[in-house]
Amino acid sequence: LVPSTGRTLLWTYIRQIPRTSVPARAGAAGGGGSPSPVQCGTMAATPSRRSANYQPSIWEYNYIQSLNSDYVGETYKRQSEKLKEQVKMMLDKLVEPLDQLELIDNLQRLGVSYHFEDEIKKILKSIYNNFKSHDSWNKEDLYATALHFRLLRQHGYDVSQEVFEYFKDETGSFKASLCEDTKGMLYLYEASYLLVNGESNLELAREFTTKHLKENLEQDMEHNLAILVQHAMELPLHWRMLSWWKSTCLGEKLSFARDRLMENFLWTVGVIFEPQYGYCRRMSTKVNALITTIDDVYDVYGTLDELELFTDAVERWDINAMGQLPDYMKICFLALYNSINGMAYDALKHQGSDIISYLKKAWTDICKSYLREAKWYFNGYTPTLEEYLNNAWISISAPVILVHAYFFVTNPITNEALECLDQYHNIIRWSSMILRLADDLGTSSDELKRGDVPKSIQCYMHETGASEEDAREHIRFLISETWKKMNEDRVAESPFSETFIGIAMNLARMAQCMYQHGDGHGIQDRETKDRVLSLLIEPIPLI
Ligand code: LA6
Ligand code: MN
Ligand code: MN
Ligand code: MN
Ligand code: MN
Repeated sequence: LVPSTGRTLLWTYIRQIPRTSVPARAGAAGGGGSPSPVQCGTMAATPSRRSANYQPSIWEYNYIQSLNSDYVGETYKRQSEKLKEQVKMMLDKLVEPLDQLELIDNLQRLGVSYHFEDEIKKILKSIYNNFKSHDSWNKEDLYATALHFRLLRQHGYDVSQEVFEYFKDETGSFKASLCEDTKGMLYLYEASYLLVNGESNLELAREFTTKHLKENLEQDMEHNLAILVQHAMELPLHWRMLSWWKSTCLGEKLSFARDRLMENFLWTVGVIFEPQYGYCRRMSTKVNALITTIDDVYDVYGTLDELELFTDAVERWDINAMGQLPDYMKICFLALYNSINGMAYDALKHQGSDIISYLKKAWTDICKSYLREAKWYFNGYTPTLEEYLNNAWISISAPVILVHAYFFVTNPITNEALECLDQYHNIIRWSSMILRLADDLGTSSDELKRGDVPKSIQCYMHETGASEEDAREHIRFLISETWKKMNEDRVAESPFSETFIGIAMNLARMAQCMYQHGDGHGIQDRETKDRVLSLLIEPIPLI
């Protein structure tokens, strides 16, 4: 289904956003949707406005405030320290590499491996060194080889795809006998997602295992293994989030916009869950709430004239620019201005850096990209996929999220990293692209119905005449291609910390989680609700 010409396109999709602005043409307002009452505007003639009919938040403010954890206080602290010591002893006692790897895999899947970072690093280093010098790995065990390969790559080691050579026959295909080894195939499938560009063995491994795992599912399979395989077929491990945390909150509210505090917080938990990054999560939740609100101003409620004014006010970053805005935008602008300046103030206090110009630039870039989409919408224009994506990787908000997140987790801030942030380093671009494509898969059907700019799927259909299903397949293909680049650039030299790189990768994973079953961010009462409940409200008991 995937046209081969698509393979080379990704690079061209991602370029610096053009600094020249699209010539302004006041388009006729409206399009989809019925006009909704002006909430707090003071416009002379009532413009026709769209409505997204977003439902009010299902998470009551007082309820969120009332949440607390049973697991506080000395007793639980002691208990958790005791458990940690026990696990450290387990890690220390194991001598067989396979036992060690299995325990590490389990700790990672449970989201508790961050307690044992040093121990895990030490073990993986020794496994890597032994493997390199003695070639002593058990070649015949597909499960063990695949687990070994995946964990070492996950931790940044350069393991060759050649470790799977043994499992291929003379013709270069994977051996037919492997089909009976469901567990081995499952682990090979998970390992294949750590590929970088040009690793055709791993591409082949993914195709082979996907096909045969699906076939095996239809036959008799042990129940627990079948659940694991089904889970893996939905989304591979490398693309998933893992983690838990308890909640904290803040609210922004305009009646036409999405009030999604819990969901905004859930994103941040997926992006960085370790306890010591609470500040990053709290601030990122604010950033997400601002993005979600302002996105709706541009996509749903604002007229083109108003949007030009708002974009201008953000670019000037000037409190005096507020006077020209309608009331509902004043609230929005001041919330943005105060919150972001507050974050910059924190950085000045604690990191000694003046970061305001970086934050301001990120917001200017996103507002300009929103405005471009609004112009396309009001002019009834359908861009090519390339033209769309050149803008849309910014308008999805990942660059804003990541630029802010960098400052929330970095001390001291370095000039070299600032330069990379300013240019939107590749790792930021790939993460943004995956977020955009996943969002379009999950949200574009509803967006088009309510009146919005054509998204990647529709641009591709318009450009190539493809069916919607083929277009969706192409978008899924682009996501896979982008993951290869991410895997590659994640290990390349950069002035960013592992923590920041982790944030960028997790944002992409979180997108695939949020949009796995449709619009998990805007429409709340389905999977996202269960996820909020099980992660934040009723977490796994400690004892
Ligand atoms: C998705 O909305 C949305 F709100 C986002 C900004 C995605 C990520 C959000 C975080 C992390 P929509 P659009 C807060 O699908 O208009 O409306 O760009 O985004 O397609
Ligand atoms: Mn939107
Ligand atoms: Mn938008
Ligand atoms: Mn939109
Ligand atoms: Mn969308």
